[in-house]
Amino acid sequence: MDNITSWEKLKHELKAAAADLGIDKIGIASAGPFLELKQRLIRHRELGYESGFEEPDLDKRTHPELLLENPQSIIAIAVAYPAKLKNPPKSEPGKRRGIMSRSAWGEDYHRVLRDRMHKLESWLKGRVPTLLAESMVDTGALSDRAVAERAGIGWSAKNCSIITPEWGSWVYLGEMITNLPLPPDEPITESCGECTACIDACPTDALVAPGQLNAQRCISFVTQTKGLVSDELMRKIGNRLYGCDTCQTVCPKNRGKNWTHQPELQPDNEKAKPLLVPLLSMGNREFKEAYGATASAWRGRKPIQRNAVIALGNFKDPSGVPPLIDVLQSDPRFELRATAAWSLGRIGGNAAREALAAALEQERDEVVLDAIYAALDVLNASGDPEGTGELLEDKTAQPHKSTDEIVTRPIDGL
Ligand code: B12
Ligand code: SF4
Ligand code: SF4
Repeated sequence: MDNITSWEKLKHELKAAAADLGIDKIGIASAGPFLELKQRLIRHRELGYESGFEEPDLDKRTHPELLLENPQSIIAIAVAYPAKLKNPPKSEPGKRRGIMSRSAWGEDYHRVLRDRMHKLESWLKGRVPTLLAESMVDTGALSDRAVAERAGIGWSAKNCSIITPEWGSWVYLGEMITNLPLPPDEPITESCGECTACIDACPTDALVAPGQLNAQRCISFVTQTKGLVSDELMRKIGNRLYGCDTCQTVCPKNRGKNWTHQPELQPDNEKAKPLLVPLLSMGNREFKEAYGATASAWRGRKPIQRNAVIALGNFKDPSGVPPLIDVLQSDPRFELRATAAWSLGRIGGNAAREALAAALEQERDEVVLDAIYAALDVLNASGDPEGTGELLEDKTAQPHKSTDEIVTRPIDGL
């Protein structure tokens, strides 16, 4: 293949083959360096807005030629995923449930997109045996969103997502750097316009400006941390166990969009919206069996169990007290015991108060002791000094974003 028309023809054939390869959209980007992005990433780091999950080497992030010698194009792919549960189980008093973000439904998207990349590579190799390719999904050095934007997959939206005109933002992204001079596509001209629904709905004001995220305040990030969480953020986590979809569920560009054609990505209701109490006592093996094949498992069971403890506190359901007391008394992880103290303080009542007081005698860890004192202080200051469980109204939370509102109403459309 040596002239422009034959590369153009290959590109058309490739796009026509996308559906057979299990890919919902393909776009081609030039392989030149991402110089504007680099400035953006430097500023992002200076502001302390990184999550720490990004590739730290900003040269690798922005220079495809450091990842494949003499690259000629980048093939960007998008695979669409579901946004709705069929007959979602109800979260009820005594049977409270948490929610996993859609990005953790079904089989781990990293595996699914890698499978699609292998298929794509074989397809190309069958036509161009001299193909050289370097593929990545999420964990690679490049910014998947910046590549997708350049390749015309979608536009870079105010909630930071790449929104495709066809599939909304419910798409996973991946890319393949190649030595094939495929002609690049044009970026998309559609945009968010005057809308600011995502910025207004973000529970923690993590979207500090259109398209700019302070990841340290983003609930999606916080749910993936393993340590202690601040009181403010614990309240705002609501009953999210992993990830956050709020800035996408409120997006008008996603209205009515729900993709059920990728079999591996379809949810299991009991895993997408699991009962909270059984999660607390799950051992490592049990956790791996239940969640090991999903995208939520990469940080292990600790963040999810901690978030389940937080969710029980946020529900303020007295049925959560006995399992939380078990965690406070016997979980070997100090982060879990300290968080259980916080949740017991939030629910209140005699049993919670007595357990907190008793734990003061047993507990040796300073951090947990501090959390127990803080929980008892909350009970004393809240108008529940006798432990009746009737807490006064939470005056600190903003009315339209309060956790009470979040947990008692369906969160993220679930
Ligand atoms: C680190 C990371 C996170 C962090 C930080 C997210 C963030 N917004 O930076 C945390 C843990 C919070 C996170 C959360 C989520 N993530 Co994430 N994450 C990543 C990761 C690994 C790197 C992102 C990154 O480098 N961000 C730094 C910012 C500065 O750069 P960027 O977003 O890559 O690039 C854009 C900006 O630089 C912007 N930009 C450049 N110049 C300028 C100039 C101006 C003026 C402006 C306004 C913008 C701008 O344009 C670029 C293209 O859009 C990517 C995978 C990858 N390798 O790229 C997945 C990825 C972005 N995540 C993804 C997903 C699905 C999510 C969640 C929806 C998961 C969930 N349900 O909880 C949330 C969404 C949160 C949000 N609103 O962004 C998808 C996004 C798919 C899509 N359609 O956009 C990706 C691409 C993974 C994948 N391969 O599918 N994530
Ligand atoms: S994922 Fe949640 S916390 Fe993060 S920016 Fe979107 S709405 Fe805000
Ligand atoms: S909610 Fe509005 S502003 Fe936010 S991403 Fe969607 S269209 Fe853009």
